[in-house]
Amino acid sequence: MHERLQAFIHRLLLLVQPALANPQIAAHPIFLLTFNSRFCDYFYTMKNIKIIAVKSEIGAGTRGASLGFDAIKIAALDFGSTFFKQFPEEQIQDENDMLLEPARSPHARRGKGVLNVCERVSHTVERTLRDGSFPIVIAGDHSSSAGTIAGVKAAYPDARIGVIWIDAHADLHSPYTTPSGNMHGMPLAISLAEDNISQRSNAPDAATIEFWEQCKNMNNISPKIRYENLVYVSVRDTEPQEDYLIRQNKVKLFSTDEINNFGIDKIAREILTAVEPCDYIYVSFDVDSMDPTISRGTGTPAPNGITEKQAASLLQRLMQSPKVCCFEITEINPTLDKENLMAENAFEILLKVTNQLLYD
Ligand SMILES: [Mn+2]
Repeated sequence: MHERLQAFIHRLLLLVQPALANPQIAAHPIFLLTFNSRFCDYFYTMKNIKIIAVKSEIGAGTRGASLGFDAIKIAALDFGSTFFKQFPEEQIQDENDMLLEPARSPHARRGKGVLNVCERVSHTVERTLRDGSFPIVIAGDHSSSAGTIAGVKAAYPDARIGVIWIDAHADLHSPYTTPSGNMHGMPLAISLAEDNISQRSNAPDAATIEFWEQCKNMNNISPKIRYENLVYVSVRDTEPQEDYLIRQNKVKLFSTDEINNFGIDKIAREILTAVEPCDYIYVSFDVDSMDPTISRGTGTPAPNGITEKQAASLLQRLMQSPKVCCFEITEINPTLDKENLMAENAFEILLKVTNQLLYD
């Protein structure tokens, strides 16, 4: 009964939310009495969502992704939303000062800093899950998701972890294959403990190889995930070495064309069927999965992406699975954007995801 009442009040809150953005209406005594923030806070915090802010951008080749979190916060304020008042928030210490020094290892640029950030993210995600909360990670560059996955695995060491990776990129490079040395192209290879030696194009030095071993062995569990439990969505900008791994390991991939042809409902069902054998599911949403015509506010845009509406409906459908235990949104770069459009889209998506998690 309590849950039904809660759902009813939530729907009511959704209805009045646009009105609350209007200061004249929001200041009306009826609204002040009924929908004051303590009332809202009570109903929103019932389900224990925790926001984890990772303002790290050392894994990217373009500057500015560390500002993604604050850009989303500004979008929320511009929409008149109290979203960021509703949930506890924890910020992960970053290593962005490393950007002032030249990167030493060409095949794992600023790797030591990335590993430090990943370990911090991992501990926070693990603790959040053990506390019975749902972590929503708002990250800078995508390299930190190696830490998110490590944290999920640390919280559930005996469980089979599924990963739904919505991204333009496969993020399957290792120091042996990376064309750029940027670690945001490597988080899945770290989690899968994938070297891809047979396709090597680089000869990393001994220190880089030792560092790479540390990444793969984060939390002394390796690998954290398996190819059979990985699903790609809209991945389209890949290198031949990654194509080789995808083919060789028969990784499930749902393309933008398939999403356009078959519709979100069918694709969402198929994605969830693909990760059905898993005990827990982590959903990682890189905003470059969306088409650059929507916004160029991300470091590595790629044509033929999904629309923001498709992203929102897909994520809403995925969040209906009780196995989803962690969500991440990443790679928003307001310095490349016009009028904070990417962050606004990301915030609207975040709001829909959160509402789905809490009330439906
Ligand atoms: Mn990515």
